[in-house]
Amino acid sequence: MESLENTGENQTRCAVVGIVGRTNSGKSTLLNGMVGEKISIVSPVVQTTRNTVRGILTEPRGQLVFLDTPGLHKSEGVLGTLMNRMARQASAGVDVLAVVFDSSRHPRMEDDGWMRRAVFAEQPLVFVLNKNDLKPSYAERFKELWEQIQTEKGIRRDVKWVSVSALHPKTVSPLIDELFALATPTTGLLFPEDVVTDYPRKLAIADAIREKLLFKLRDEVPHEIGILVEQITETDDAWKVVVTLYVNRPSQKGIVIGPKGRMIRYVRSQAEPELSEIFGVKVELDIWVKIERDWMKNFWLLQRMGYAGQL
Ligand SMILES: Nc1nc2c(ncn2[C@@H]2O[C@H](COP(=O)(O)OP(=O)(O)OP(=O)(O)O)[C@@H](O)[C@H]2O)c(=O)[nH]1
Ligand SMILES: [Mg+2]
Repeated sequence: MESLENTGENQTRCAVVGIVGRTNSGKSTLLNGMVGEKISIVSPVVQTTRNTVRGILTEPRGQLVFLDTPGLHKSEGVLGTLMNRMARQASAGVDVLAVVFDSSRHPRMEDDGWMRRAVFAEQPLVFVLNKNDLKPSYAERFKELWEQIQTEKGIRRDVKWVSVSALHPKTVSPLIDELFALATPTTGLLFPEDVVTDYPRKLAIADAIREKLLFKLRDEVPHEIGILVEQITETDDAWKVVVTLYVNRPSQKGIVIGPKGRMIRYVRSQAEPELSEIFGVKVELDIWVKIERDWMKNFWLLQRMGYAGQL
C-alpha cells in the first residue's frame, strides 16, 4: 500500500458506510470484495449474517469503514428482532447509506421497504445493483420502483446508481470511487491504516464455524444452531478455543455431530486452517453440542453470543 504521507496534503476523506438491503442480495460478498479480504461470511442461504460486521478499506485518498448488516427480514422471535434492530441501528448512524439490490431478481417487498426508508434517510444514498453478471437483469424495474416511491411520497432525492458484480472485484472500483466522493474531508483516519476489521475475535470464530455448517447442511438446521465461543486459551503456540453449538432438539444434535462425528470433524478441518490464517496463530477448536430448547428466546444466551448490546 502507498504511504498515506505521500499524498502531498494532509486532507484525506473518510466515511462510515452502512451496507444494507434484503437478505441474500450480496452485501457480505460486496464488503469482502471492496476490502479485498474475507471479513464477512457468505452463503447461498438466506439470513447468513447475524451481526453487524465492520470492514475497513484504507487507501492514500482516505478510509471507508463499512458496516455489513443482517438483511432485514420478517422478524421471528427474539433473535430475529435483535437482527432487524441491528440492521436499522447500523443504518441510522452512518455517513453514507449503500443499499444493495439483487438486480437478477424481481424487486421484492424488502427492496421496496428499503427504498421507502431511504427516501427519508438523512445520509447521501448509493443504490448498488449487484449480480450484474447474471441474466436477466431487472435493473430498470428497480429504477421504476424508486421513481414510483418518490412520486408517491412527493420527495425527490439524489441517488447514485452503481451496477456491480460483487464476485468480480474490478467491477467494484466505480462504487468505491462514488463512496470516496461522498466521504467527508478529514485530517486523520478513523482507524489505523493496517486494520481491516475490528470485529471481535469470538464472533469471527463463531462466524467461520457457522459458514461451514451452512455450506454442509443448507437447510433449516443451520438457522437453528446457536454458536457460543466459550473460551479462548492462548498458549505459546496455539489458541485453544472451546465452542458450544446450541440446538433445539435431540434430532438436530445428531445431524450437527454427524455419523461417527463426521460433521464436527468436517467443520474443524475447514475452519481451523482458515482461522489460523486470519489470526496468524494455530487455532484448535474443541466443539460441543448442547440441546437447549428455544435457545433463540434466551436473551442471556443471545447476549453472550454477541447479538445484543452492540453499537
Ligand atoms: N452471481 C453472483 N452471485 C453473487 C454476487 N454477489 C453475491 N452473490 C452470491 O449471493 C449469495 C448471497 O451472498 P451474501 O453476500 O451472503 O448475501 P447477504 O446480502 O450478505 O445475505 P445476508 O447476510 O443473509 O443478509 C452467495 O451465494 C453469493 O456468492 C454477484 O455479484 N454475482
Ligand atoms: Mg451477509
